[in-house]
Amino acid sequence: MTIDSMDPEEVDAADILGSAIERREDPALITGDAEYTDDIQRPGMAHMAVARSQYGHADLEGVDTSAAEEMEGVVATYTHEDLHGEDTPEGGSFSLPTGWLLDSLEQVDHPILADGRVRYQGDAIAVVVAEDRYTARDAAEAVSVDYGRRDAVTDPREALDEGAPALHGEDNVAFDWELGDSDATDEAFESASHTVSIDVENQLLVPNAMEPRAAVADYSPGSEELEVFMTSQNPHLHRLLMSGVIGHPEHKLRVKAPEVGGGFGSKIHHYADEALAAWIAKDLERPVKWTATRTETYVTDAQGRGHRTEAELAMDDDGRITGLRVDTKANLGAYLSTFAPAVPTWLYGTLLSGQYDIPAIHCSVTGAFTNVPPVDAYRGAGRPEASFVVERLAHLGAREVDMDPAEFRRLNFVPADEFPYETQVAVVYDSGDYEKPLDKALEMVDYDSFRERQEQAREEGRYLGIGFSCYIEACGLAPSELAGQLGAQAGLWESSLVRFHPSGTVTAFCGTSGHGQGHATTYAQIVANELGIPYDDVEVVEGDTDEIPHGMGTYGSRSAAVGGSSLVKSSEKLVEKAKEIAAHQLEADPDDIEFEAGEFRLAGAPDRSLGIKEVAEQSYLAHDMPEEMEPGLEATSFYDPDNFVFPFGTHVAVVEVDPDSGEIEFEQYAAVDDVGNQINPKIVEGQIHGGIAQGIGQALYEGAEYDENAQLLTGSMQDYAVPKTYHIPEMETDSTVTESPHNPLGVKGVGEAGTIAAPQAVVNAVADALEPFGVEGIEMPLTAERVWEATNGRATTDGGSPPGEGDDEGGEKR
Ligand code: MCN
Repeated sequence: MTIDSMDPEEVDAADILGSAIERREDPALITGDAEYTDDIQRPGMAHMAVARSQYGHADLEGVDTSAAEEMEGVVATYTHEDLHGEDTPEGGSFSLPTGWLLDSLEQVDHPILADGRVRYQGDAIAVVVAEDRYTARDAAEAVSVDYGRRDAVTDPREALDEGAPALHGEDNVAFDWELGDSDATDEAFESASHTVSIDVENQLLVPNAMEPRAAVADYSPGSEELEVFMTSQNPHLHRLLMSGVIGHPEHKLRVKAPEVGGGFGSKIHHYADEALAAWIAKDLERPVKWTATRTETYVTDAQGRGHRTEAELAMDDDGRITGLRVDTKANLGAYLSTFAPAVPTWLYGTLLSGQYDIPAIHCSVTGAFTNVPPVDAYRGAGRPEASFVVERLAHLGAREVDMDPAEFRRLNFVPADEFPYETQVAVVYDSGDYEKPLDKALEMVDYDSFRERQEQAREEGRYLGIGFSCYIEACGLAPSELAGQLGAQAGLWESSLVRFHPSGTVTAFCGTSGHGQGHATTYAQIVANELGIPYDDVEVVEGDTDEIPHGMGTYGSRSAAVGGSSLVKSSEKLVEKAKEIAAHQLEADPDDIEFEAGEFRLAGAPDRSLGIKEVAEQSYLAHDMPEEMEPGLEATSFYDPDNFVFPFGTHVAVVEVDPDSGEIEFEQYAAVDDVGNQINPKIVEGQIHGGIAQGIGQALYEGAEYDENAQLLTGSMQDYAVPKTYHIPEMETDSTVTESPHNPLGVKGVGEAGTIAAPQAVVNAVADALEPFGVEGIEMPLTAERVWEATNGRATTDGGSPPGEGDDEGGEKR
């Protein structure tokens, strides 16, 4: 089903919420009118470039910036000593903090310029500032560094082995964390009739936002105001963190996110470069610009995933799941990035029950330091890893008990009448009806006839496969009290301000910070609906710490559920005040006033009414206000939800695999997602499409590969296979709607769902296709070479049949 977008003028005001109206942000983006950080110019602006480590792990035996300083056009150079010398103003830590703590966490220093040792290729060593960006880059190349090479390690399992090169202390253990009941899980395995296991990698990924990270900093010595434009998903959080890192007071620091060209999580975190640009602008009293090259984004942006996991599933005779045991070694990279400790723990372990009623679960995770860039949230952040483990095991479990994979899942689903459902891994699912998306998806792929087609194809030497992914995920991490108990060093509420102008138009300010998700459209839909005014009369503002009351930003698919709900709350407060003004002017009791479709009416006397726009005008004229009421019409809220929301769905991939060449072709990709009520079905569809493309990218193409010296081998778009449009199949999407009871809109998040759902649908489909070869699974990315190797090159072009079961031990083959 493809949704057509609608012109907002053709939509009835009463239907504005829930309509697929076209994205209002697109004309500026498409015509090049949008302003990104790198477009910003300031008179007298200097340019910054960073001299970075060539090696994955080394001591700095000498850093010499003299050749750079002598180059014409170079303004200044900085090394670690310049930030910590006698002349450096006090107050800044010049180290990057971690925003999520765990009991066993080993906190390590993360200096913004390396202090005698570099721990990943790309670690910042020195900074050069010059009159233009080309001179700055040339001068950064001219910084001479003597390295004392050290052994490096990039794999989390190897990093935890005894004798592995240690990055910080004696070993590389960043934390040990567990969740669930190990005794109950042991018992489940002891009494199990069947078990299956996997030993899988969830590979490291490079986020690859279209716009590289960038910052422009401008300092006014007179007012001591420091203004920083940056590619940020969360300007208020960046302001807070940066304030501590560079020692500039929060109230004199303004962080603005202009148009941001995607982030996928990578622009949540606080990095060295933006802090350096800000501090240097202040130090030099000159505007400073820094824009990463694509190569820099490959070696410095926080990467995602990086798990090595052993997991087992226990089942009884009937195919019911009785236990799940998971042990994961998680790659954290060289330093702890802003939210790194949360991703492989609370955002992972808590999702391991999937859509299933599993009576005993135990999960242990060890976080490991390695010589790769810091690893943190990347689209999905923990939930794709969990969903992958659960759905790969479901695929193998069904095979083990000789059940149809769809029916195996159905048998084990949490029944629709059991919500709210408390899992064995510390969360309560808000609402769900898991059979509905499964049934729709089965219909979309005509599952009834598939097995017959598959059989026939096999007889012709063609290998079709179908793969299921019945995923669940969690968005809108909340409430703040709970987040605090789990280790968050921030609240996870959202703030907004809705302001009527005297002429009757409205500006809605929200502390989320969209960077491609269409908030300007969907937030305007929410506010127009709440206030009963035309959609075009609402303007949305995000991404500026001076304009917006406060904010926690956009990540974790939280904006609709938490930011959108905050806008509802602000609108409700505003309507309350407007109602009192209307009652006063209508000479009635506020309790007798009804509000509907932008009109305040006296109950029982429909001719006595006032439009909300007239009330707004009256509130600013303030000639006739209720006693002691302040003039003006605006309201602010800080909304802290009761709980997470849990979107879910079923994705099904149908593929044909050529065992001779290892090529995989999609025959069909069907996705049925339930994200609660949809504010804008077109935007929801777009988010699902983008998410699936990224999930397919992980399944088939992408992977950050390092050599034994921790050099990134896939350090450019030539080598790192971001999928092209022709790699992505036609996606058939549909949805079911199960409202969340945890927010006033009844919405769940959608921004990451596709990425969380897709990888295991594809891997399961390929495994299904290659079942005659005894293949149980193949490590991602499923390159042609790996697929070919998994079938051991035992091709069937000679007309022979594939080897029978038992010739091959299966397992995840690399
Ligand atoms: N929406 C809706 N109905 C719902 C849920 C959401 O209409 N039931 C709309 C929202 O109003 C919003 C969009 O869908 O316009 C996404 O909403 P939501 O799921 O709340 O996600 P966020 O806005 O918080 O976006 C974050 C999410 C994440 S975590 C990543 S990563 C991601 C993603 O969004 N990165 C993206 N989508 C991206 N899209 C683009 N273009 N670029 C990125 O970097």
